[in-house]
Amino acid sequence: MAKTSRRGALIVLEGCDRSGKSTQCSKLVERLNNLKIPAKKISFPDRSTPIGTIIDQYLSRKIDLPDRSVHLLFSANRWELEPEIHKQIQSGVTLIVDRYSYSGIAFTSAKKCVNLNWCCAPENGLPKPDLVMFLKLSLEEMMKRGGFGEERYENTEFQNEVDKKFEKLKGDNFIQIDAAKDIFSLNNCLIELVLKTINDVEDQPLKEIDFNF
Ligand code: Z5A
Ligand code: MG
Repeated sequence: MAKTSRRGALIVLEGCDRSGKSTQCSKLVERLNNLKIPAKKISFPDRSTPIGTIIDQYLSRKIDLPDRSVHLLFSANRWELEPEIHKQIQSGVTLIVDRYSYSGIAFTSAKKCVNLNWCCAPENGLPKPDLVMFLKLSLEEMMKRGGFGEERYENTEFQNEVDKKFEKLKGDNFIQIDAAKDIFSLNNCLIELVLKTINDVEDQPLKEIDFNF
């Protein structure tokens, strides 16, 4: 019998700063929609919500907040969208997500005053991505790209620490991709992985994040 309800895939782009995550997320959604595959982009932080407004002020250094408190805000910003993520995926829409829990944990735990376990706890229970494409770029390449250095966290020493934390978070749903390619070549590489994942998971239940260190 023909299948009637196929779920969409939950696909996350993570990786180093300026590795091209936002650029690639937009291009992936555009290509999927051109192929008549329903797809939408979500970005974290989502700076448009009330919680996101506080995060934006923090990142642009307009306000200071204690490290644990800002970590919980980043997490709450994901939980605000959790019902919508489920709704979209179950209705067959593939979500291409620009940063997710992995950034949340890597950035806060890189501050050293907060341990990894503590950072993971508020993320557990969120929808687990079917695929995380981790865009890897060297620090030298990163600094050549536009805008680096304007917001909080944008310095090479801290980015190095973040990179080490990301290493600890790479699980069974991760694929690392060399991001030092031109935009078009990189997109061709990513779309193949996205199309395969959409096909592979359409009958599978969406799992939950369960970090356990
Ligand atoms: N953060 C956190 O602490 N906790 C959390 O839970 C979350 C985030 C979710 C803001 O995030 C900060 O929040 C971030 C992590 C922290 N801190 N830092 N650092 P954001 O996602 O809003 O950050 P962003 O401003 O979008 O920067 P980004 O994500 O690092 O950049 P990107 O999206 O990877 O790159 P891009 O914007 O697509 O491209 C950057 C530039 O490179 C741009 O000029 C492009 O035209 C160019 N580009 C893109 N691709 C290429 C290629 N292939 N070749 C050459 N040039 C390229
Ligand atoms: Mg971005």
